[in-house]
Amino acid sequence: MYLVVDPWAKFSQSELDFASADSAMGHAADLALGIALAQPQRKVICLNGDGSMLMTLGSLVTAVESGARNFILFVVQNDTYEVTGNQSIPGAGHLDFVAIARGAGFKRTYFFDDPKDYKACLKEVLSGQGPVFVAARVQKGTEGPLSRGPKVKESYLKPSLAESAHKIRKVLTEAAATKYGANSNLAGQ
Ligand SMILES: Cc1ncc(C[n+]2csc(CCOP(=O)(O)OP(=O)(O)O)c2C)c(N)n1
Ligand SMILES: [Mg+2]
Repeated sequence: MYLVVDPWAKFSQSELDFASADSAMGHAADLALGIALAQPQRKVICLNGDGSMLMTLGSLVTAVESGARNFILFVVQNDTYEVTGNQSIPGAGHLDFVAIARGAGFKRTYFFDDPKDYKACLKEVLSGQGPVFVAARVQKGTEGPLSRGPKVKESYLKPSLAESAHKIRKVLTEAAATKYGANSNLAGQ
């Protein structure tokens, strides 16, 4: 989900961050869940778009059913497909992602529409046992398509998506082999 990937790129120093935001849409949550299940020693944080989350709602049920205790899923709710021109998503204005997540079986869910509450609660959200579902309501913005390539300032957006995918796979595989256990954060669509 684009509106988070660009700001995240400015902060990221980690090879374990992965931006899947410039190809087929809708699979960030599935990918993150797969990594969480494959690497239970690692906490996996997925930042998903609301339009993208709607494409794979079944993943919510799978996340609970699979018992992924190390999985934290954020959905950033701007009510639009921002990157393609802010077209309204289905259910814009009344869609209740937390109700959907609870219906899927998530026991730990959070909803934020005030940055102060978000800041105060973030430590709690990120600690303890998952799976955790977070819906964060934000204002509409005007993020354009994601830029990648050697000229981009942010280090984790310099590689192509294919190179990034190979890189994170390698890091995760090596990490699993050595039991090296930093967190993995995924921002995507
Ligand atoms: C299968 C597929 N359908 C459509 C697109 C075009 N597309 C890319 S991003 C996007 C909207 C993403 O919306 P959302 O997840 O809400 O993220 P936001 O841009 O609002 O941050 C669309 C329609 C695509 N890349 N792949
Ligand atoms: Mg959106």
